[in-house]
Amino acid sequence: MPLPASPPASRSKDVMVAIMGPTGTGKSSFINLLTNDENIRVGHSTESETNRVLTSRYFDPESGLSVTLVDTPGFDDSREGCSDVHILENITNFLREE
Ligand SMILES: Nc1nc2c(ncn2[C@@H]2O[C@H](COP(=O)(O)OP(=O)(O)OP(=O)(O)O)[C@@H](O)[C@H]2O)c(=O)[nH]1
Ligand SMILES: [Mg+2]
Repeated sequence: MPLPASPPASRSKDVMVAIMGPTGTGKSSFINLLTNDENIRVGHSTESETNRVLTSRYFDPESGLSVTLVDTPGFDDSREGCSDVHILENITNFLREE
């Protein structure tokens, strides 16, 4: 028996994907590659770059989905006093408001 097709409703929904991980691992680069959004800045030094949560959207023609990528500050941030707990709080607060 063939597998059931995905319900059409799931295709019409927009998708949000949060990109999270340690600082300097290419989160913003990955988002930039997909969206070409100049607001998503890539780091050019040993210092952490992204310091607040930002979103960038693109349309995926293959699936017909509008995808919102969430760029987040990296864990193990180089800024003084910026703990992982602080970063996680920052991300959680953003996602809670969505
Ligand atoms: N070799 C290599 N370098 C990469 C790759 N992706 C990103 N980089 C480089 O790694 C550095 C950091 O990239 P970002 O995209 O700013 O990393 P990030 O995870 O957003 O960092 P934060 O914003 O500090 O959390 C930049 O100099 C990128 O050019 C990759 O796949 N390979
Ligand atoms: Mg970044």
